[in-house]
Formats: sequence, structure tokens, C-alpha cells
Amino acid sequence: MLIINKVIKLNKNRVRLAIQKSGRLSYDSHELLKSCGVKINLQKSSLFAFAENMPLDILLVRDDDIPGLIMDGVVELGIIGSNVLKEQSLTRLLVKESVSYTLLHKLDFGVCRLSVSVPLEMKYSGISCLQNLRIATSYPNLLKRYFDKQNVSFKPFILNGSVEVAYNSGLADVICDLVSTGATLDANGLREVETVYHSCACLISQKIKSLVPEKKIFIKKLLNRIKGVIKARESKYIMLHIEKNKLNAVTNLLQGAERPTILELFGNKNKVALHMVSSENIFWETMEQLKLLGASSILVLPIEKMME
Ligand code: PRT
Ligand code: ZN
Repeated sequence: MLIINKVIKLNKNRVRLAIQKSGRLSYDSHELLKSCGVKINLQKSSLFAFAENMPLDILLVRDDDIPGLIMDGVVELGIIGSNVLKEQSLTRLLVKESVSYTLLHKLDFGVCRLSVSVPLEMKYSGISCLQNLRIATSYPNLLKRYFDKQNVSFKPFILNGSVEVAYNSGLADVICDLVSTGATLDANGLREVETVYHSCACLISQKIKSLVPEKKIFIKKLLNRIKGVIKARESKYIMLHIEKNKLNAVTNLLQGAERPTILELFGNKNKVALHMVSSENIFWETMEQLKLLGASSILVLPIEKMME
């Protein structure tokens, strides 16, 4: 904390961004910043880093600390899983602490769901099967909100890690934990029955109104770059040759960010070249359908940057 305070004092005029130091969100957070042109200079302490080319300081912390750092006004920006953000917001409301932040943008990583999972052998016909059971979780508030809505009561058993082993070790009847591929549940003989919350990483800030104009301007610029990076990652540039009378069929198949560009082909009056930015990823199935329509020379290229 001493070092954090020192950084904050030294860089009062710079925007401070908190990201996870090491964990599932760290790599993607660093990559996102790099793609936005932020040149990060990692300090020896590795508790903070600064951008060489922008007024931005980066604090590397545990993910659980990020909502508090934002809401208590220590940093202006944070990248955090919405599961942690929501859970901590509910805790703060319970103890009558203020909950204040602005959600700037949902990010395209850290995607997971908070689910209730039961043993494979358990017969399950609906949430009432969970009435009064002991549920192991690190997210008691999100779980309670979900159960309250359905008028079902349960006994929370709070664990801060290794929730998936709670059933096999006899600590709980069922569990409520984050799931992404489902492999951990499989390995522990459990299956998902209720999705309590859908989560992804988010860029949040202090209440945007409370920031000084210079910081607001910088945050807006960074946000536009982040939006551009995410949009580019979701989009593809497509080029193909097609007969003129098949153009409508082709454009119906491709979700375009904008209208396609059509170019005449040299020495062939019936065919054209079509260039377009697709706002969706192009899968092999789509390429096969294009081929069936008579398209040839189909190229799908990644887009590095995009600005609308
Ligand atoms: O040390 P620090 O406190 O910073 O990190 P942490 O250990 O608390 O969190 P970490 O790094 O494990 O996760 C950070 C964030 O990543 C979470 O808060 C989520 O927003 C997001 N995330 C995305 C996940 C997962 N996917 C995920 N699968 N967090 C955890 N898991 C775990 C889950 O708890 C279970 O143990 O992975 C296992 C299940 O994965 P599958 O693929 O087998 O289903
Ligand atoms: Zn954590």
C-alpha cells in the first residue's frame, strides 16, 4: 500500500488504472492495453507500471481489490470481472457503504457464468430441489439474490477457493461456482443446473461526472481505442469473386459492418470482386456456403485496428 500511495502522490495528474496482477484476467488486460498503443514500462516492484507514451499509471493488484480502489476514489479506471464487481457491490450495500462506479465497456475476455452444480447422480427437476440445501460458494450475495427471486431458501457455505471439491469432501450438498469450459465440474462428478449470473471482464471508472475534464478527455480517447480493438477482433475483411446476379445472395449471407465495395473484374463482365468488412467472425461453414453460391478466390483477413 505504501508503494501504491507513493505512485499516486507522484502522479496526481495521470489517470490510474488497476488491473489484476496475476490471474485469469492479467494476460488479456495487458494485451488489450498493448493493442491500444499503450507502451507499458513495468517497474521492478511490479506493483505498478506506467505508460511511456500516455498519462496513464497502471496498478497491479488482486482482482478483489479493484472495485474498492474505484469506489473509494484511489484509481480512476479498473478492469474487473463483473462477477466480482457485482458481488462486492451487493456486500457494500449490505453494510451501507456507497456503491459508485461507471461501467464504460464490457470486454471480450473473462467470459464465464456463475452456476449451481449438483452431483451427477442427483435427480433434478427444478430449483425447488435445492430448498434448504447447503451450497458452497464464494458468491453468497449473487446466489442469495437469485434464490430470493425464486422464493427458495438455502444454507450458504462460504469458501474463498476450491469450491468444486466442497461436495466430494462432504462440506456441502451442492456448489455454486464460476464455470467456463465445464471441465472442472466434469472432473468432480458435478453438472450445472442453474445459471445464477453471466459474467465477463469490464472496464469501469469512478463516476465519470466526478472526474476532472483532462482525465475525462483521456479516458474517452482510451475508451474509443478499446472499442476499436474489440470491434476489429470481432470483424473480418472479406474478398471474393462472384457472378453479378449472385451478389444479393452473397450479401444476405454476410453480416456487413457497411455496404460492400464492388469492383469490375478485368476481362470478365459477368463477375465482380466484392470487398467488405464483416461484423462477425467467418466460419468454415459460411465459406462453404459462399463456395456453393459460386464464389471463388475467397479470402478472409484479420483486421488489426478499426475506427468508426
Ligand atoms: O489472485 P486474485 O485474487 O487476483 O485472482 P483469483 O484467484 O481470485 O481470480 P482468477 O484469476 O482465478 O479469476 C479472475 C476472474 O477471471 C474471475 O473473477 C472471473 O471474472 C474470470 N474467470 C473466467 C474465471 C473463470 N473464467 C474460471 N473458469 N475465474 C475462475 N474460473 C475457475 C472456476 O472458479 C473453476 O475453479 O475455473 C474453474 C472452472 O473452469 P472450467 O473451464 O473448468 O469450467
Ligand atoms: Zn481474487
